[in-house]
Amino acid sequence: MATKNLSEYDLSSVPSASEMKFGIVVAEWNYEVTGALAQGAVDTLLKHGAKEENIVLKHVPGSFELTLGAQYLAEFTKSDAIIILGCVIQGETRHFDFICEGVTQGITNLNIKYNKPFIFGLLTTDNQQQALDRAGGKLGNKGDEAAVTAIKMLALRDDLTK
Ligand code: RBF
Repeated sequence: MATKNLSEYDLSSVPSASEMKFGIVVAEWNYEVTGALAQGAVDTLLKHGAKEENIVLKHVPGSFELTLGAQYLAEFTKSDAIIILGCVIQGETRHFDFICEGVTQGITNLNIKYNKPFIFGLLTTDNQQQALDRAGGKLGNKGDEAAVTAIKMLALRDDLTK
């Protein structure tokens, strides 16, 4: 089965982000990849009307720190949604499994604890090429997809609370 291009979506299905506030937390490990994810996320938010002053972007050292970084953004900024971006590449040790499990469970818990969207923008790949393919390469950009997901989740909240 062909893998989906992460940057292809129905533009008309994305509501305006002009009144929404976003936090973005980015892991510095594999920065060639995560920097591109962050650029994609910011560009996509702006494309859909988000204001530059309503986007707070912060870095953490590695993906394991993403959960707490995201919690800091939820606690200490006015972000309506937090986009979490990292890249974990399979190595020789079991670090990959521990980091992926920790971040996945951490993000799940944050969604429930804060009742706001924390978007899973973590690439978990076998090698660097697979990651580059999904960070602005031939399979699009996971950062774009994460940004669209954040906007859609906030629109869902607005729809149910209006
Ligand atoms: N952080 C990532 O974001 N992606 C990785 O692929 C990654 N691989 C790691 C592999 C090893 C062996 C170690 C020790 C750390 C790795 N980290 C990675 C960093 C991790 O998320 C965290 O920042 C550090 O473990 C904190 O000391």
